[in-house]
Amino acid sequence: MNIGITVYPTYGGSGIVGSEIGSSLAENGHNVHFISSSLPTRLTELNERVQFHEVEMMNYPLFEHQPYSLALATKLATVARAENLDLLHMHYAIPHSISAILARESLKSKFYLPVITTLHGTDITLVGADRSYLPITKYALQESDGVTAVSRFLKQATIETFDFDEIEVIPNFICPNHYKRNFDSPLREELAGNGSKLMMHVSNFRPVKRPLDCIEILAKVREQDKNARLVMVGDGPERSACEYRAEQLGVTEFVCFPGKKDNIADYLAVADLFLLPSESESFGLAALEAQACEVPVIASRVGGIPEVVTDRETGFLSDIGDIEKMSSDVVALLRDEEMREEFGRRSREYAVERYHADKIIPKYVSFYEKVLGRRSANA
Ligand code: GMT
Repeated sequence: MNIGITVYPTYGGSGIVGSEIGSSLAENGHNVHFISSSLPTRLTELNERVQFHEVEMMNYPLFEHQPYSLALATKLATVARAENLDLLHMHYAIPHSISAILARESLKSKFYLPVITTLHGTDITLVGADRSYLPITKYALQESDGVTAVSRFLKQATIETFDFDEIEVIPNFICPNHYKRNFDSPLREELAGNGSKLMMHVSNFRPVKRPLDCIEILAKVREQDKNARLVMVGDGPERSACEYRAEQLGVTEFVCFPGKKDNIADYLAVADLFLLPSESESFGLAALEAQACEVPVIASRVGGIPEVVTDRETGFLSDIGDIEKMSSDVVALLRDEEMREEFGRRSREYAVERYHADKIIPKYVSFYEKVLGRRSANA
């Protein structure tokens, strides 16, 4: 198949998932064309089966904001014709799916270009649910030729907010070879020298991730365990607030902020625990990646997280903002090496058993075939 994929190229779960789907499809003999504003972060290798097409935008003094959605629609249609695309797969409904539907309409006198939308989270729960975008998001869902969601939770949220239920749940995935514990790595020594215990957080530091809770947890945990340290990988709006709070709580020297990293797996490989105290999370890809590295997860019981983290088996879940409980769960796990090992072993076992890329990518291929089959039956 010739497949067009659009993702947000910046640091974010939907971009990672879309890029990895494309790379895996190419490894399985499909031709993949990424169409976005810049090269997606995790798309490290371009070759004859994986190509990148940049969306170019003309600027004009009259525009207060550049109309990216229109430039994307134009580029999608151009690439679709030039590369004989069989379908477009859009990650994150806003505005990608709308641009794809526009591209499909602009081409319909020549050929029909099916549009598949994968919902990732805030496109439904936050941004899409806002009244400024709700009607157009609902239109995107209804007009897409196929819709998938990354968790059962997200499907249910879409039904409730948009009264739309023709959704196939295809969960996120990991490649087990890329995610492995590696305590012999020099990075472990660098971050946790002198026998420290490492808690880790990886995110885009948006308020929805509640990164400040990680700092609060570090301070509470250190009251009982002087070996605890925290590494907060990534960058975003809440980072300086985190640095400031760490200073206020007197824990600055025990937290490190390495910034955005391409090699997230290397960081997860050296962690003892992963913290994900989010306010909303449709899936929690970072938690799955941590578990694949045998790292137990302390997280909020919210959204799709309970589908990924099994409470008391691969980590501990708490109510949003329950710093007390999260901290005592961390202390319990840090103190009890046997429990940590057992949780870690089970974390990897479940991650590989349920979310192996080899199991999930074929679900996308079958979904594409189903959509294309339905289309040719109706033509
Ligand atoms: O974080 C977001 O707001 C958007 C989105 C993204 O593009 O990073 O994240 C969502 O998609 C990820 C991949 O499917 C999920 O693992 C995240 O849980 C989800 N984020 C939220 O629901 C907040």
